[in-house]
Amino acid sequence: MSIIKISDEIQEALNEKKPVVALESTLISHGLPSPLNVDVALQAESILRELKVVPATIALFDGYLRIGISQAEIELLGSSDEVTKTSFNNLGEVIANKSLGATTVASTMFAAYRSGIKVFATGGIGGVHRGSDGDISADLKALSDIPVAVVCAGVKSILDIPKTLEALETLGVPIIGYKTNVFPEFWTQGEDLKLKIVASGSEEAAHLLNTHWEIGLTTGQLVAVPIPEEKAVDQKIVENSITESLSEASAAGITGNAITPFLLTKVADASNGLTLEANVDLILNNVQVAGEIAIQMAETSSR
Ligand code: PSU
Ligand code: MN
Repeated sequence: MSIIKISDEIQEALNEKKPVVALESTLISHGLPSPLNVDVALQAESILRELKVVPATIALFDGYLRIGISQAEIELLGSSDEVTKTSFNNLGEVIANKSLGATTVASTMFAAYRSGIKVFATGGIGGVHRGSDGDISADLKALSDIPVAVVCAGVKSILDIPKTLEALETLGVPIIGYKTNVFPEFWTQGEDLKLKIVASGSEEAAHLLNTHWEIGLTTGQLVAVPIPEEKAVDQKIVENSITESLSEASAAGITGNAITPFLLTKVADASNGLTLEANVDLILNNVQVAGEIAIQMAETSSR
């Protein structure tokens, strides 16, 4: 039984080794407010189409992992409050119960890999949360196990970034700084955490990604793209908004997979919407970079 349904357009592109970029759906259902969420999802697709890259937005409908969905389906994910945020721990359940589900980084990587898509663009990955409650995103397990390149703006500073980087190193996941030697911190370009691998552009990034897999390594890889400088949020505003939001989260007793969406909303409120605007900018920037990398990778594989 195949639980994966790939759209005809995407299947054709994959057969012809044309570039395809995967896009997740949790940022539509749980990451951004409506109606901005739908707008961003559609803009992401059109950025890729401009580049002649086929977009593959991934979500769960009627018991299937769908690779490539319609505008109406994107609108449903963006407006319904019955969408289940789906990671590894509940992917089977959402399929079994034929629920409406949005894929996180972890489950999108799984779906992309199973369909033959190597490049995936998102905002940021999950990681090790701050504090000692032991909340660690399954995105790290996915990066350890699944050979897909995740193009992102690093991790949100609502997480414990140094611990997240340590975990990625332990798991053997390369972090390729895209035109930077500093790990980006989502709403800001980052400053403290140095990276050892740097790609000067899409061609070098594709070469680094391909080499890791060609030598037989099988982990995922991160391409860390800083938010464009003019769009970055002031570091102090980010820190203050996070401190405020974290204490609200603990006061409200928010736990588990509800924490990330809760904090994103609170941080956006606390920063008067500045982080939200930056979130959109960085997602679209990552999509553009992922498209360019996918083009380079498709060229090497057809040579
Ligand atoms: N980054 C964002 N918005 C999001 C997410 C990340 O800017 O909505 C989502 C991604 O889908 C990521 C998930 O995989 O949050 C991580 O959730 P958790 O920490 O519960 O594993
Ligand atoms: Mn978690």
